[in-house]
Amino acid sequence: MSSTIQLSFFSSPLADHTDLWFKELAEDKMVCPVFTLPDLNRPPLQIDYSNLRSDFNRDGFAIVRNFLNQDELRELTTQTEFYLDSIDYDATFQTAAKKAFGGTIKNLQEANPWFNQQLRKGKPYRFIKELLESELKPATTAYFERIPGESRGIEPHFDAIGHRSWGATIWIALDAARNSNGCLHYERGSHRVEYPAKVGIEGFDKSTDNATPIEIDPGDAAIHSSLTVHWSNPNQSQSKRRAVSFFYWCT
Ligand SMILES: O=C(O)CCC(=O)C(=O)O
Ligand SMILES: [Fe+2]
Repeated sequence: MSSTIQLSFFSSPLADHTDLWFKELAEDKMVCPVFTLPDLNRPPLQIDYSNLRSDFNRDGFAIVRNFLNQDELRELTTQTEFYLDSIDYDATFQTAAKKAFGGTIKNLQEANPWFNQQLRKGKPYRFIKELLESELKPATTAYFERIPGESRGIEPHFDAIGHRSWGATIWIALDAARNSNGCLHYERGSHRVEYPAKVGIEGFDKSTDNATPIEIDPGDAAIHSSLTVHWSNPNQSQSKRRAVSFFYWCT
């Protein structure tokens, strides 16, 4: 039988009225100038988790179109741009584009309460918890940009480097992701294979029939297990390709 639950971007203020996070966020207007209070009128997301779970368990990944509605996408984009401005992020061809992991910024939740709240209680958290049917340990939130004109992408890897713990990552597109601008690729079924735990798996063949380009639109989400091999090629177009990922471990 299919199980469908409803999510909205924020935790319910009724359920969470004593919650410290909301108190801190409400008091922290300087850090989060566009933070809006939880809005119960936002349309909830209806998801057929049983179909999604079978994709995820079979392939090691799953796609949810329109994971965020227009308001939620605007909010995520605004918060991301605000955060990048606050750290003087400079993703130009001359600088970040030449570095290994240029365009990758980890631990957004450490300096920014909005991202912390999303990681620990927001829609990404509640969605992955339901998908994996497990209690979760939130790990990190990261910004991933494939920079127009860059010479390097991200080599094949899985996220549970060093420990092979089970968990999942939800990658939310801020821009349209296409093969031409360095979209994410998943190796179908790779969560069942024991690959060496390092970024840049030696001898990994990116051209088999299992290599799946994830061409998705702003607000769509791609979800991969912590053991699924994925990579992205350099963005050799002039189109931006930005995304935010939320990482979780099962407990
Ligand atoms: O966005 C990318 O290019 C890589 C993303 C990634 O490795 C991840 O979300 O785990
Ligand atoms: Fe990754």
